[in-house]
Amino acid sequence: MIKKNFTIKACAAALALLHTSPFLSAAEEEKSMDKMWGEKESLNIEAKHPALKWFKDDKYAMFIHWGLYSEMGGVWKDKTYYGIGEWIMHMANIPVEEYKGFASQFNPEKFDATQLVKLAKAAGMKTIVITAKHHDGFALFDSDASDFTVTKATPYKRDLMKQLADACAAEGIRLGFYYSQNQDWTEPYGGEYKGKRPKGYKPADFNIYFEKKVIPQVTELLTNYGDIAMVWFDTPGDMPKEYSQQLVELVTKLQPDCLINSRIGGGYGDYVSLGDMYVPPVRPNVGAWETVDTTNNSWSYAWYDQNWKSPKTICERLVRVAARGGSYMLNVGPKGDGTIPEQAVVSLEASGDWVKAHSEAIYGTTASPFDQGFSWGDITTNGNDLYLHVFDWPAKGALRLPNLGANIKSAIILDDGSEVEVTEDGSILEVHLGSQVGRDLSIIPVVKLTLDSPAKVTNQATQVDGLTPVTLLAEMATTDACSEKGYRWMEKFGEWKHDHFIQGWESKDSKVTWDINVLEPAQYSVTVEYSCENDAANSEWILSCGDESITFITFESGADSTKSFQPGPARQRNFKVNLGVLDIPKAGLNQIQVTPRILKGKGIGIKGITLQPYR
Ligand code: JFZ
Repeated sequence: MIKKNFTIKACAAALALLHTSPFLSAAEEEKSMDKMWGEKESLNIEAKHPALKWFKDDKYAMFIHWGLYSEMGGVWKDKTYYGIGEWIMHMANIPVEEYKGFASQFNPEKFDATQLVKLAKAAGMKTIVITAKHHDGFALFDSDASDFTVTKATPYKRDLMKQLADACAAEGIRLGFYYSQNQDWTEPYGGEYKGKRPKGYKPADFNIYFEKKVIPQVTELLTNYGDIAMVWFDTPGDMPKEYSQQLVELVTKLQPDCLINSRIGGGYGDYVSLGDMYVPPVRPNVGAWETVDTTNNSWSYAWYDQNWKSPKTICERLVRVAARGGSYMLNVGPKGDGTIPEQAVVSLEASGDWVKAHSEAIYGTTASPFDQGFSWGDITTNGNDLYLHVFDWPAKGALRLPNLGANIKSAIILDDGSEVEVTEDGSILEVHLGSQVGRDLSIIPVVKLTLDSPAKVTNQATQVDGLTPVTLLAEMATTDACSEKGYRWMEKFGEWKHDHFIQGWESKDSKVTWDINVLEPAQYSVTVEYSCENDAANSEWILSCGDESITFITFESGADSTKSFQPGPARQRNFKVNLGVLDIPKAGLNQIQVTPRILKGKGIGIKGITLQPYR
């Protein structure tokens, strides 16, 4: 049996796909994509840097993608390129000289560093990390190592990073720099250069770029702008490990307190940056980590992108990440003129009001005692205090938790201190919210539960509470002669989506198991979400819980048109199908299992099984 502890997938990995060598097979491409982000190696990162204290306590940072591409806003020569805006040089195949020439149009006269820093503060964020240099090679700072900088190549001429550093220092916000160490599309010796290589070029010439640009620029960034909280490196790709090591030594020498993220490559870094936008459903087992996310879809400003996250969604994602023990870095993409899109400002300010009103439930907290979240919301912890963040008010007005191995001393609504009734029935704790209904509470009410000792959760099985629907995801399963695999694909260019599936069924004896802790023995209606390739169509399956079972047949789920960005076979769409009613007669620990009855091909990919109380 393989117990799936969370493994970091290079899930959203790899724009690399589009610029890896044309001589690689699909399997090799897959491998080089994993390598692109250096995440496999990063699994061994031991979280021991003293600065991780603030990183873990503060939880929340602002990410900023800003550069020449922001002025283009997703448009090149009257054509819109849908996808992450900062990749427009790549998407539109803009020749190096033309791209560089565009710097004459970058003139962010409306940029106000203080206003930006104040926005981060209003949002409840404690750190700002900005693209000092992205893959296009353009520097938002003055540099002796390049002429392709805001100071030398634009009409604006002033050092933007200096302004930001001063504003951060004045306002008490930490500053970090994003620096693309490997990819540099305008440097003839940089990684994934987009123009014609100089005569006699050999891959080892990367060294020229590294010595002449990376080392001097990282030195400048860590010398001329005061205390730097972190350098956020990205896309190491196949850059030899020695370079990553050299950067670690440089950063540590110049500013020993400065953190480095795992995308430096080579297995280095102080903490792990998960695949883009991934909020892990099960607590990762990787030391310190962060999720990076966007306020809309694209990292840098794109004129058409209006998929703004609501204030509540922002708060929910922050809480989910904090509840799994991580930190959250949320991106905004200023426009070329330096202003922030209005909707991002509105959402950040409104979510910030909630964060501030519930600051004790966020800052300085630790993960939930439960490795997984709940469908009604999630939990953060501080010593004997548990904070229950209620995203969805439960229909019956009560939240059910298993006994926490401690006595309850008090339960209040954090908003206003009003008392909440809690009852205990043997192994079950009920938090009664009925009397709160109709009251004017904040977007996510928080119940503060004070215990007489820290909560103890002895079994990490998924809690099936009999009140709310519960989805058993592939990531939570234990597999036997089948396996859990993360798939990734792009919708618009660079917007990675990921699904995890139980797949690769070897025989009729293969099985997948989910441990559940049933708080209410009852009937549950069962839904399965699966993808199924043509050769696995008409497979038959048995889903069981003890002696009770449901038999079902699966059908081809159809290929997705986004497959062109996906290596290997076409990505299948998912089907979500109601399977019927399952009796779970026994409270306490149970197992939900799925096994093939008649297996065709390698079988289906199961994304999840939902148990919904049947009434
Ligand atoms: C990288 C950049 O290429 C992108 O422009 C943006 O800056 C983003 C934050 O980082 O893109 C990545 C990097 C890593 C993964 C996915 C996209 N990953 O590991 O899944």
